[in-house]
Amino acid sequence: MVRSLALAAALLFSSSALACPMADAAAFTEAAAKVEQASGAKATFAVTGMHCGSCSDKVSKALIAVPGVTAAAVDYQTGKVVVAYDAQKANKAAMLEAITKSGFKATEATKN
Ligand SMILES: [Cu+2]
Repeated sequence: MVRSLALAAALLFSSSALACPMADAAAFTEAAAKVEQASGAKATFAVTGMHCGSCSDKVSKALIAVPGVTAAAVDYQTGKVVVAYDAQKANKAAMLEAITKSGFKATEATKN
């Protein structure tokens, strides 16, 4: 009984580790929907160098700290970053600088 419980716990642990990237993708979808619904201007960036959820957290916190940025969604798996902002207060150069300062390389993604 104890052995089977330990096995079940081990299976649960490994499956939750496997499920983690999917959970991150779901979090990105949710955050991206908020960016989509936010009023104001939108920007999309391509960020390289992110490899886990804490990397995407760093980038999204750095973006939210830029005055005028109202929402940000960061997907470390694809490097896609979408931002909603007030164009009177924030600009893309400030956002690129914030991403760079958080330790990653960013370029503005071209439309289409
Ligand atoms: Cu990371």
